[in-house]
Amino acid sequence: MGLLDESVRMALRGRVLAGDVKPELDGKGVNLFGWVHEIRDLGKLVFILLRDVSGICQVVFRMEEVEQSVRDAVRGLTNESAVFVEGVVVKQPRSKLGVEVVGKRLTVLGRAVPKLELDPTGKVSAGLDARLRHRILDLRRPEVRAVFLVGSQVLKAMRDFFHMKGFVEVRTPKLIGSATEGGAELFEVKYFDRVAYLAQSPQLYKEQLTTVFEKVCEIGPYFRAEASHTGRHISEFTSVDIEQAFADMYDVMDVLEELVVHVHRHLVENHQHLLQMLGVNLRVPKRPFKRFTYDEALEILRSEGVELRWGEDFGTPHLRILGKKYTGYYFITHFPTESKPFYIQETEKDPRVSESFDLMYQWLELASGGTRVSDHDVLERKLREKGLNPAMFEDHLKVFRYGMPVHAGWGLGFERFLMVLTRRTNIRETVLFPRDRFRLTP
Ligand code: AMO
Repeated sequence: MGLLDESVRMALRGRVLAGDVKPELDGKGVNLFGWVHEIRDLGKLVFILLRDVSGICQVVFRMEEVEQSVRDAVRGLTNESAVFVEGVVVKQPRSKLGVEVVGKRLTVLGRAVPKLELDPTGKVSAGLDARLRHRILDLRRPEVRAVFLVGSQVLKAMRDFFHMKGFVEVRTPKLIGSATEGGAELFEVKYFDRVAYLAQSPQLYKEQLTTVFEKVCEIGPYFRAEASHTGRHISEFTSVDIEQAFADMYDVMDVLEELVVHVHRHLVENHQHLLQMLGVNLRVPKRPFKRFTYDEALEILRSEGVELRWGEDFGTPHLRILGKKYTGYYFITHFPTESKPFYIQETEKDPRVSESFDLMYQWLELASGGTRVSDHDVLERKLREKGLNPAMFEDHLKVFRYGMPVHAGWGLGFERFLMVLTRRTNIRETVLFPRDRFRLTP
């Protein structure tokens, strides 16, 4: 019998979720649909943990009290099979949840093979590599799934926040004609009889769109041919971007801080159960976040014995030192101009210093942004200085002749933010099907 069977369809209409099986339902008949999480066969009693989208409940089959056909179905059951259970709720003070369902009938709707490549209960531990190879089974583990339930809530909270603040959500092209963030990390694709590239960020489009909507945001996939194989780089990631007209770096740093606080508050106030599943004790961070300049960070590093020339980018070992000193969220501002992309504005006082910032969590860079160049000729000069050909940016440059306001923005790595919120140590754990230098399947 399958789901297409009329009686099963009828039963589905009266479905009760595992998470809603409570002692108050004592004596009620219920129809449960879900997956076999675990089977414990004690001979006369067979216990099944049934898992569905809402959680897990215990079903017990008293084998002497059910029909032969049900006994056969129970005995032939395999872990992870999709099933339909008809039963009666009974209060059960001895069980963990104080309630269980006495199974009367069992219908296997989708049988799972007896030997699975991965144990979704997590009792048999598996390394990250094996977990990602058999990702769909891994994702069925309640703790792993919780990462993505949190992720879904983070997306909702961010969208709510952006709308509240008057940002217009836009969708920019992911197939583009020229690089935005630098050549080396660009993926080339065949585009009819030409070459196109996968977008590395929405940078140029979001800047242009400030002349239409003033405040824009986008949450979308971007692509970087990252040669570095680390726990925080993937080749397809999600960037949360904003760009705002008539604003500078300080304005958009405030927006970023507020967003981070808003997301924390949403999770802490509404989704404690998910955080508990992840073993995360989340606190709402206090504003303003600490802010210090590149020069100040350099001083700190030098006082720790690190020899770094002014202008050099901080590497992971340097960030680890800073992260030990600064727990939680903090900003590093005013990076050397040479270390930043062409679209970042130089400070008025010293052109070697830029109006830029990174949002950090301990040693992890979460976001970067800044005040943008809004003058056509300056942008053209800066493109040249970076060894880029202004002719390749003609469509972008001309917008700077159509009344470009002073503007600023940032890009936040969604998966990195989710790593922090769910306390995962490898970015791959925050992506359903991660893509990296060596992984293109599943
Ligand atoms: P940037 O290149 O710093 O800035 O990227 C912004 C943020 O995106 C995340 N990120 C990544 N996450 C995972 N894997 C990757 N390969 C990866 N690359 C980047 C990081 C990073 O802080 N256009 C600018 C932003 C702006 O100025 O508005 C930009 O793309 O968390």
